[in-house]
Amino acid sequence: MTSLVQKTDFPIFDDEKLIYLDSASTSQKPKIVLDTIKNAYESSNANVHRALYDLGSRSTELYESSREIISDFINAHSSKEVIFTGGATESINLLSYSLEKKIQKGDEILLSHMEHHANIVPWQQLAKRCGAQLKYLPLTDSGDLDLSKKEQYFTNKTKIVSITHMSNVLGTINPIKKIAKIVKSIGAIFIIDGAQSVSHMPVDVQKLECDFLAFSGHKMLGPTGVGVLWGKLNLLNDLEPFLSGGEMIEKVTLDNSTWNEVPYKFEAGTPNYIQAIGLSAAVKYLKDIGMDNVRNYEETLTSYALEKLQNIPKIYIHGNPKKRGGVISFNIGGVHPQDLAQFLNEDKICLRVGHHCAQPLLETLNETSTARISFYIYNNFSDIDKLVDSINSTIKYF
Ligand code: C6P
Repeated sequence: MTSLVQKTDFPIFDDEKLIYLDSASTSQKPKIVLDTIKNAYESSNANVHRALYDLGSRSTELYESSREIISDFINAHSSKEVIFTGGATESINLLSYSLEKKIQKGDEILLSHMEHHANIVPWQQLAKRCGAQLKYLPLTDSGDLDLSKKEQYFTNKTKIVSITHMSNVLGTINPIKKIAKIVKSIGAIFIIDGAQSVSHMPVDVQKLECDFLAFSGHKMLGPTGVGVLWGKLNLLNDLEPFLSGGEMIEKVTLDNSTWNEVPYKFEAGTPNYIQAIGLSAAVKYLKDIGMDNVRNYEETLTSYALEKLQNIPKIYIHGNPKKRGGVISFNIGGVHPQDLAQFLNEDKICLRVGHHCAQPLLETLNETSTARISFYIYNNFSDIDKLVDSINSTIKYF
């Protein structure tokens, strides 16, 4: 089977031997995204929302139309609900500060055992500042969220629930709509960490019924340094700003300031407008393929990989053996993940090993390190066959 897209769309694969299986970490970039960034710097670069000359208007137009394109991609009610940030980590940090006034001593913040550090540490910090308590939803043996004792976790003290849409270690896709209903019934705020989902499946914020969604551009074919925080307009209007400075204000006097309207209230200083323009090119590329096609293709690749990997001696595959996104973490008896990565590197195979910024999850799995492969639209069966051959040769060596 060939890839869903031409590998030649991606200049990095001019090296035909390269087998890139680390897209959960960051994705490769198609030429159209690289060209868009270069063109923006070469022919329309001026600071946005400030310059009255034509070049400035052009730059502002491109930046604001990128907001529209991204708003449409996630089916937001309005592009005002799309805030450009530096990435998922910054989006969650923004919330953890901007929601501070709503959290009191004794309130509870509910996370899960499968969260990335970006969706744990900011809440730990908020809990420390406010005297709130953190709770963590447990996992089942197959790596799914265990909602069987939900009454213990979703209580009238719960003020924030922040859960990943898809695990970056297990590939588990969480039942967001089901969780949204429970969260609504207790009147808490529901945040989704979409760092691993927005790039790999259709994500419609209206259908998911969440309050906020955080994601990163670099994992969805876009440039580094840009991400999104989407939020319901009434909630965003009600939040305190996170960073302060230029352009996020309405009026500044020597003693006081008032805030600009949403989304600008949350975009202090010169925004990452060129990166946002680059991200919109990535979104257009993904839309042309169709996010249903992306998800279906990755499901096929993942099933094929699970089937092939299961035949490797002494392999242990973490998580659900059948249903998951395009992420597979595993350990092989007698071969440390770090040694495996070094051997695979000799065959130009890129995969990630370690704790994947999810140490509490690794502890739950009883591991300190796993090997992880993750797919995207440019991978194919041949990449998986070469991976399996290379793993088998490594095992022989040990
Ligand atoms: N996970 C991985 O290799 P940033 O770094 O801000 O773009 O994304 C943070 C983040 C948040 N949530 C989830 C579920 C994630 O997977 C990540 C990033 C990468 O798994 C880098 S550690």
